[in-house]
Amino acid sequence: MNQLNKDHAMIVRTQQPLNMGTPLHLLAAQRLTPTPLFFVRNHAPIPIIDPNTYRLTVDGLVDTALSLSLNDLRTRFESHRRVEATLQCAGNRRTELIARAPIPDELPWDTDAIGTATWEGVRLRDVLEAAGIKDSAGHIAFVGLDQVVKQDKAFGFGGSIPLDKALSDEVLLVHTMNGEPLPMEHGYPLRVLVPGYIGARSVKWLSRITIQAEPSDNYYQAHAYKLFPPSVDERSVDWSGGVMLDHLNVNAVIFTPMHDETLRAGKTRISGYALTGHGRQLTQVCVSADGGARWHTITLEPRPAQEVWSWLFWETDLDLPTGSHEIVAYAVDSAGDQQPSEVDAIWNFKGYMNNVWHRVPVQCT
Ligand SMILES: Nc1nc2c(c(=O)[nH]1)N[C@H]1C(S)=C(S)[C@@H](COP(=O)(O)O)O[C@H]1N2
Ligand SMILES: [Mo]
Repeated sequence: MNQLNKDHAMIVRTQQPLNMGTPLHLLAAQRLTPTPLFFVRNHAPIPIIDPNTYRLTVDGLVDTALSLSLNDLRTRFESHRRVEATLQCAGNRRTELIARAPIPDELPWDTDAIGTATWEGVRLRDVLEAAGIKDSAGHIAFVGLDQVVKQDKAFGFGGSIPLDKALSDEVLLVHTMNGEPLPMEHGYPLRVLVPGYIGARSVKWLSRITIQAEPSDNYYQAHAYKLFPPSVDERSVDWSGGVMLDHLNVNAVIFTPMHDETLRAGKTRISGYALTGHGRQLTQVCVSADGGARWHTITLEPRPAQEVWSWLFWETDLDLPTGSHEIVAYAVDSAGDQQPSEVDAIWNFKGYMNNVWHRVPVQCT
């Protein structure tokens, strides 16, 4: 019972709570990540939820508080809105930040805390509108049924998103992932999906939605998942400061060649993924085979509106002579945002949002 259907190739970061990532070559194999290969990020044990007694509470700055069963969600709302979206943990690519300076007490994610799936469910907006949103509303807060224990207190993982994002078409209460019922490790029976935001806002095992004036005071909104400048560390930090993380930033990672791969000199396929936030288009991926001295630009065509929430795969062929090379890639989005070249500018003591140029050393013989 309660068997997890996860691929044996998954990189287990911690067993309890369960945290596992996807080897990069398996992410590269297909644009939609199969569920057995989809990364798992948990802060507490997976709760086992009885779908028959499950209720979703909607309260706060509402005209009428709601208590919805799974059947209510299926029958009272349009329940098969479908979005294809990449979910990325804010800690993805943390190992490259750790290489510059240690980041204790955080998971050493490589490029494995990311995946793309199709998600189906009810639009969050429809549920909020059924409750009636009062004028003073500013943020929508979520709490899960898992129980995190911190400083002798137990509480559900939570977070919030601004009202305008919550009302947008792409934000769903998800019951179906890749065409199958949401697996328990991904939030069964219901999770939030906030495309274009850090993974932490896509709260799993959703118990309660509260409409409120201010952001959530949950630990994972008010304390963790905040961005501080490179000069701040765990001794000097003032937790009331920092920026609450929301939109994903522009990012690109090289799939092939692989780190430290030995290749035959000559025409070589360079491939990878790129993504960005805000529902923007990606316009370019720039690739270098000599550490950034000369660049090859891949121009990307605009994608249909329903595809902008997911990564895209890019590829090009470059001629590599014999010797050691550093392959480098970065992406540019439609707002002109591009990735920083050096980690110093973006290093932060919690290790979030790393989008430095991706560098892959290779040897050609
Ligand atoms: N209830 C709950 N929701 C949660 C979490 C959690 O620990 N508890 N982890 C969050 C984080 S940090 C991420 S990155 C995503 C990961 O989703 P996944 O495990 O389905 O890949 O879930 C988010 N939702
Ligand atoms: Mo995360």
